[in-house]
Amino acid sequence: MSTLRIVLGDQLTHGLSSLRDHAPGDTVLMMEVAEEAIYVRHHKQKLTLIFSAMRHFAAELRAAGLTVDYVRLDDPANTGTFTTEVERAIARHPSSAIVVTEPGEWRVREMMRSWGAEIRNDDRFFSTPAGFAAWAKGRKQLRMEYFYRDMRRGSGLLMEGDDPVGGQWNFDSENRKSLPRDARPPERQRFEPDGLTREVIDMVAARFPGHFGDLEPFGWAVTRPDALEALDHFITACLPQFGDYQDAMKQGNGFLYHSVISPYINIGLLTAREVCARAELAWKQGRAPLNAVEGFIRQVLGWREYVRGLYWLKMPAYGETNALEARRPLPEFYWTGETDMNCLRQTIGETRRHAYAHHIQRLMVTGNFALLAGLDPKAVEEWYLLVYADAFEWVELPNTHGMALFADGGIMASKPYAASGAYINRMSDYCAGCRFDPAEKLGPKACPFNYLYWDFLMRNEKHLRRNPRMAMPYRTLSRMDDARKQEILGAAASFLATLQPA
Ligand code: FAD
Ligand code: DLZ
Ligand code: SF4
Repeated sequence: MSTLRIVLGDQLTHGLSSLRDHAPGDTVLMMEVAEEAIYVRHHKQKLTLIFSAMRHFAAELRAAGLTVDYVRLDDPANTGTFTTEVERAIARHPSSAIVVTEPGEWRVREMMRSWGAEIRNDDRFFSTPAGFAAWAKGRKQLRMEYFYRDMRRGSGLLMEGDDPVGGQWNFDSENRKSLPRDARPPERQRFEPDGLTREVIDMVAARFPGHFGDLEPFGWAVTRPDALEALDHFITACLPQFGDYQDAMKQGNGFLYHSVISPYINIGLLTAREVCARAELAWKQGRAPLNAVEGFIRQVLGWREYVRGLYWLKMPAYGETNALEARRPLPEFYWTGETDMNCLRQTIGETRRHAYAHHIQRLMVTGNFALLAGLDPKAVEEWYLLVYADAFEWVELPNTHGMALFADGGIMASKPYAASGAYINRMSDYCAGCRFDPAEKLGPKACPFNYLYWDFLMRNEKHLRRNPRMAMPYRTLSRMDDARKQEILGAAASFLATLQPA
């Protein structure tokens, strides 16, 4: 009996579990479907990246001698959903068994129930959902740090026997430097679109004109060789400084020393194992310091695996909580970038232009504003899911719902990542170009993050005051006189009333 082997748009890995025992006579099914393209208005570059990478991957499989049944989006017979396309494929390949690798998203996992397929583990991850559930069982708190240590032990990465190399698990305290004025981070690597990508760009321009973001210039890698080149560039040109300036932000350069490889890992052009191995090797060869290499490996082996474990442990209920009862609609400027707050204008502008912003921009600029202003988690989550090239629900949702918005009530983060303008001023040069002043607390020039911060603490006192990690800010708040508190509440209310809903 032959086998129909399904490969989804984020499963573009030659060693994928569903392809592993491929035999002559088998067919690989790949489907471009409208439903996946429009369930949120994905950034145009994200659509181009996925469709072009799918088409290149299919060509590579064919070149390797495999038979690929590839349904294009513009095929007139295309029915537009995974399930109906699988049904049509079964009619074309009637006596085939169906094999698929488990999907990244709960939504797609539910669809798969009706496919009659053998669903295999996605062993591109270091951990499994079952392994994470076993780790989580009986623990009061699911702190990433302890999970990460187990992942280090299990993978052997940066280990010397049972101990972490350098005698320390985590060098985070060395990874918070602000960027020196004369720092010259390398240019972001760009890949010129080939003919196949140009065809996809034209299709996306014609079919999805109302989607978010600039389609061109498009510079993402869409093949494994190019993604490997991007990884090489990161390891040689950026990794040595990655640790020191991981949290820094700079106007006009959103990439700094970041790897910009998350879309490639998430769609399968690179594997988490190889990127960690390459970083570890750079340290062993003396080409990058330990604080940088540990910092990078912690993101991939720690955070990335942790959020996936948490997602599968808690879904489908995870996204339904709203622990801080936040209900404000998303402001229009999240789509346009048109706001006087320079940090937000820069971050959203870069997001529109590149389908990318680095972690601290996502967490401490757009995320921090959403948290302090009490924006509706569902609206914010939809925004994050569609604006970034690397966004898939399994990784986007815990980062947004849990880490940025504290909407899970503290499952993921031990306290909200709430900060005033002083933090953004310390970590960036945005404030110099802003009409607001981070040193002003009240008045027309006051940075809105300043009064929104205290407004947030007052508004959420019943949820947060008993959190031991919030003791310090609440102590400061209790020393504030009532008149001052009223002024802050008034300033925040006036500011929030000016936000135009999208
Ligand atoms: P680097 O800074 O170079 O980090 C290296 C790698 O570590 C990344 O490529 C990524 O694979 C991994 N990584 C780092 N931080 C995280 C994290 N918190 N969770 C998971 N993996 C991590 N990441 C996504 O891949 N998709 C998302 O949809 C996504 N949404 C986010 C939403 C919010 C609100 C926040 C705060 C973070 C989100 N992240 C998401 C995590 C992180 O911001 C991105 O992985 C990172 O910015 C990607 O850029 P990079 O490749 O240059 O990463
Ligand atoms: C995000 C996306 C898009 C836009 N289009 C497709 C597609 O046409 N075909 C496909 O196989 N996958 C696509 N994807 C990825 C899926 O929506 C989904 O996020 C992953 O398969 C994770 O379950
Ligand atoms: Fe952002 Fe406030 Fe700085 Fe302006 S002053 S850039 S709003 S932190």
